[in-house]
Parts: sequence; C-alpha cells; structure tokens
Amino acid sequence: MTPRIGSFEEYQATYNQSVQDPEGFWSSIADTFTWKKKWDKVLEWDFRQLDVKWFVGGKLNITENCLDRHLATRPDQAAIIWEPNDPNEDTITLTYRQLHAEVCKMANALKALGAKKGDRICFYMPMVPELAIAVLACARIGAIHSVVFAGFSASALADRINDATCSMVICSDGNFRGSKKIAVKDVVDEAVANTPSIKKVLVLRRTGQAVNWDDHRDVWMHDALDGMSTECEAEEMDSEDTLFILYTSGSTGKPKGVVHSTAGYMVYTTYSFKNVFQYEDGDVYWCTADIGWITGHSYIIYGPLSAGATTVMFEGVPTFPDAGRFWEIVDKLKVNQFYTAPTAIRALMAKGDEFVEKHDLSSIKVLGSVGEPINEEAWHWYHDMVGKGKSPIVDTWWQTETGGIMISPIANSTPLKPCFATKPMPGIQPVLVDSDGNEITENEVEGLLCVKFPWPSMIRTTYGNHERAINTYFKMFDNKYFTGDAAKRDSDGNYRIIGRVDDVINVSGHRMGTAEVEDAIDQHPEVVEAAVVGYPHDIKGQGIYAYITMADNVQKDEDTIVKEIRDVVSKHIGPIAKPDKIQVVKGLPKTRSGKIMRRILRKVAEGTAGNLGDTSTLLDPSVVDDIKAGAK
Ligand code: 7RM
Repeated sequence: MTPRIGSFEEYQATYNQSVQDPEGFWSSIADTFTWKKKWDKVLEWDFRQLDVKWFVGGKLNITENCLDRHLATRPDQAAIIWEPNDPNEDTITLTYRQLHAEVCKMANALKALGAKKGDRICFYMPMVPELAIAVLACARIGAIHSVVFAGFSASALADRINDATCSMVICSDGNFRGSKKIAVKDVVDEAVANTPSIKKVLVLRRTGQAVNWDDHRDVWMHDALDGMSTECEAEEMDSEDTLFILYTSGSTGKPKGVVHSTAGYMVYTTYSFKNVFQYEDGDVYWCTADIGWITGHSYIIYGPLSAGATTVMFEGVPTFPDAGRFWEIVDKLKVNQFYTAPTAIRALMAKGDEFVEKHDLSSIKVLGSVGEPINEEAWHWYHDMVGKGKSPIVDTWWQTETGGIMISPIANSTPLKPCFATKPMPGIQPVLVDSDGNEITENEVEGLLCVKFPWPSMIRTTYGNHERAINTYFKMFDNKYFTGDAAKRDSDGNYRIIGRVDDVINVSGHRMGTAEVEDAIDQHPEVVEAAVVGYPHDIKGQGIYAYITMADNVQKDEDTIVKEIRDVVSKHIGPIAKPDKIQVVKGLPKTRSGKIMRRILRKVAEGTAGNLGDTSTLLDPSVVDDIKAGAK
C-alpha cells in the first residue's frame, strides 16, 4: 500500500530523504503498485531538451492499479458514488467490482468501434459515471483520452480534436446543469463538421432530448455496449506511453495539449492523494471539479481509484436547487474529505450562512482548496463555517502541467497558515528566482516560482510540438521548469502563491490566456483591436476586462456592440470566457515600437489608475486620459 505520512516530523524526514535520494524514494513508492514488468532504471532526465523518463522500461496498465488490484481486497466497496444534478433522481453507486465490469464492457465496445492503442479519443461529456468509465476504458486499451470541458464552444472543441487528430468523440445527447438543459450533441455536430479525422461519435443518452443523427458516424452508447463482455484484458503499456492529453491555455497562441505519461502520473497522483488528504480506508472523498480539468483527472479519477478510495462525482452546480446543495450532499453521503475551488467558496459565502447551518457537516475531516489563491476571508469562512474550526484546509498549488499537487500542507501534519500553500510535497524541489534567473536562497522573499528537479507526473511534451513545450517551460531559466507563477517564501519556508506573471488569467478557477480572448474578440468584423486584462473580482477571483477599438464608420450603439462581443467570445471559446467589462476606447496605449502597455490597462481595470508610473514611452499619452475617463 502507498505509504502515508503521519506527523510533521515524518514529513520533514520524508522530504529530506526525497531530496537526498529521489530515485530511492520514488522507487520505494512505485514498488507498492501492480506492474506487468518492473522498471530497469528509475529516472533519466534532461530539462534542456525536456527529455524526462520515469520508471524506464516498466510495463503496466493504470486500470489494473485503479481496478483489478482492488478486486481482491475491496470488491464490494463503493468506487464511485454519483450524485445527479436533480436531487430527486437516484444516487448511483458503483462498487469496484461493478466499475471493473463496466470499464471492461466499454473497452470492448471501443475496440469493436475500431479504437486501438495510441488512438486519440476526445470526450465532450457531462459529469456522469459513463465519463469516468469511458476514460478508464481508453486507458484499458491504451487509447489516449483528450477530455474537453463541455462548456467550450464548437469551434474550441473542433480545434482540440484537430490538434490531436482524434478518431472518435464520446459525448451525450444533452447535459443537465442546474435548471438548464444543454444541447451537447448539437455542439459536437457543429464541431465534427470541421474535423476530418473523426470516424465515430459515441453518444450517451442522458437527457433524452431530440438529436440529429448521422447513421454512418453516430452510435448510441447503449447499442455499442449491448452484448459486450465484462472481461477485457488490459493492454500492456510502457511507463512512458502517453496516458492522456489535456488542453490548457498559455500566454500566447492556441491552447496547448499537455501530454502526461502513464507510470509517473499514476505513482504521483496516488501518493499525493493519499498524503495530502490523509485518506483512510472507508472514507468518502469528494472533489467538486469537472473532469474536463486536470483536477478532475488526477483527483476524481486516477489518484483516488488507484488508492482504492470511494470518490464522489457530482453532475450539477453548487447553487441548484439552492446554495445548500454541496452541504446537502456532504451530509447525505457523509463526506470525509471535501475539495473545491475558492470561487465556489466565495460564491456560497455570499449566499449566507443559513445554507450551511441547515446541514450536518460533522463527517468532514479535511477541506481542500485548488485553482487560485484563496483570500483570507474565504479561508476563514471555509475553516470556521464549513469545517467548524476542526478540519485543516489543504491549500493545494499545482498546474495542468505538473499533473499533481506540488505545494500543499499534509493534512493534520503541516502547520497551517491562511493563504499559504505552505510546503513542497516530498520529491518536489521548488526554487524562487529573480528575473535574471538567479536562485534566491534566503527566506522572507518574493520571486518567480520554478522547479529544479523532475517529479514523476510532470508534463512530457505538448502534443505535436515538442519545441513549444521547451520554449514555454524550460527556456526562460536554464535547467529549471518555470511555472508562470510568482510566490513568496516566509521565514519558515512556507510558500504563498501570488499568481501568474504572464498573460494568463484565472477566472472562477478556469485558466485562460488573454491572447485567446483577444483573438476571439477580433473575430467581430467591426473590432479593429482588442486588449484583454484581468482585474480583481469578488467572486470569480479575476474578471475579464476588454478594451476595444472599433472601425471609424461603426454606427451601432455601445450596448449592441458589447452584446455582440460577448456573443462572439462565447461562440469562439465558450461562455466562461465572456468579458465582464467591455470598454470601447479611441485608441490603446502603445509604445513607440507598437507594444500595448498592458500595465496601464491593468491599473485602469483595477481602479488604481491614480498611479500609472512612467508613461513617457507612450506614443500618444492622451489616449490614457480617455481610457481613465471611460473606465467601467
Ligand atoms: C490545478 C489547476 C494552474 C494555475 C497556477 C496558479 C493557479 C492553482 C492554486 C493557484 C494559488 C493555489 N491547474 N493556482 N492552484 N494559485 N493557490 N492553491 O488549477 O492549470 O488550471 O491552473 O492556477 O496560477 O499556475 S491549472
């Protein structure tokens, strides 16, 4: 069994050992898994070329670790407890035995549809058990999954399908989300009209709504599963074979397909899950993330199932039918570890304490936070109102690229400090550097957050473009992984994450590139130029503020333009990227060399334009007065 740290002293000793002898440390953890063949060498690495291999020569299948190995010890324990959007619909529990059978059936169905090892399969699904089942079925047969959050638009979906040349999309007819019913299949139809690689669309019947049908391409999931065997041998995978691709936003260009490999990802997510949350046998663990994001991959599916945990999957939203839904579910399922995002905490905090107080939350032992910095007020409300002052909060800092939690308290071991992610996980070697790349070794400092040694679940490449991965993460500072975040370190060595230093913004825990939103706005025919920045938002963490210039001859009133721009962004990316504020300006503040001075736009958006600093390099300083006067 994967070991679990039990005290702060043990954490410190384990951490020191993991730094002194990383290979010895990780091989002893990896020994606790099921391998078809053990590795020949623990680690080979070269950051400059981004050539990192863990457990070299090892053979395994991650689903044998998530499923088969638990059949001997916990066949009748719940693996997944699914809670529907509508509280009046029944909860579904899948035991490890049942989940194993369902995954095998689905794997056989995928094979019968022509899927094979190495194929890329795209998912565009609501949070239903079939999503987890089919993701695991891909892993069973060695197909690579690429899950796309079902809030993205058809064109965003098509881009991702084409980038990875996926052969199949797995979707549903529709999606129940709060009081809304979303036409999922329609979005997929629109996307696959522009994706020549797609041969099959596999459709789960969920809402029962009417859908268009292409007999050659579309297959109902229940038909595909009909008569399939509940046994399916797990494909033998190399440690370094790709397990999945997950698209994420950066500061430039289109989203990148972050590639994760099999063995290292499995070892790291399992170890971090068990330790951070202090999961004990019999506990019920719930992460509220969507499986369309890395948090859902690592800490709803792979980490918990590999650890033999009971993991809750929730289809709905925190405010339906009312703002007490999370707490009703915690009470009903007696959830022991609860993991959510600050944006949800702030939104629920704003609805009032009575929604929490109505429910019995005494089962909670550990609270988790992820996705963005948690502000002090939200931290205390979470700690005192939800946790009743008795449960530690694990503020977990990590990224799509890191695969698993990097800096976080170990529940009940690490001393907590509000707003601090505290200490690196065993095996993680963070460093702060100055803008010249010099390592800052003292404490009580602020710097750019890098990692100087490989860890098992780190990004291996960006799909189809290795150079891009090197340039994005390993070129900025020699021989270090650059996270894009700035952080502070206090006198005890605790880390506090400040936030992104690049043009990536974090809106309700959703990561977005400002350039992506600008590109979408530019699709509006009458927009000449757009500049997008983030600004502090009480609930979302950051809001999206767009400055735009329009063609001279445009006669429309501003309300119409604003509405059209929001629509265009929704169409090209998805509703999550709609700007909160749109300001039409005469001109953008540019330097003589033509660069937009985003610093000025950020200050205006933040409402701190009183102190703009040096604006002497501006080509036309008068645009700034116009922008300040029209600030939203
Ligand atoms: C897991 C996830 C990554 C970015 C990252 C940070 C921010 C994430 C925290 C956080 C402060 C945290 N992956 N971030 N967790 N900031 N405290 N605990 O969110 O790829 O979608 O985003 O999110 O800026 O670079 S992600």
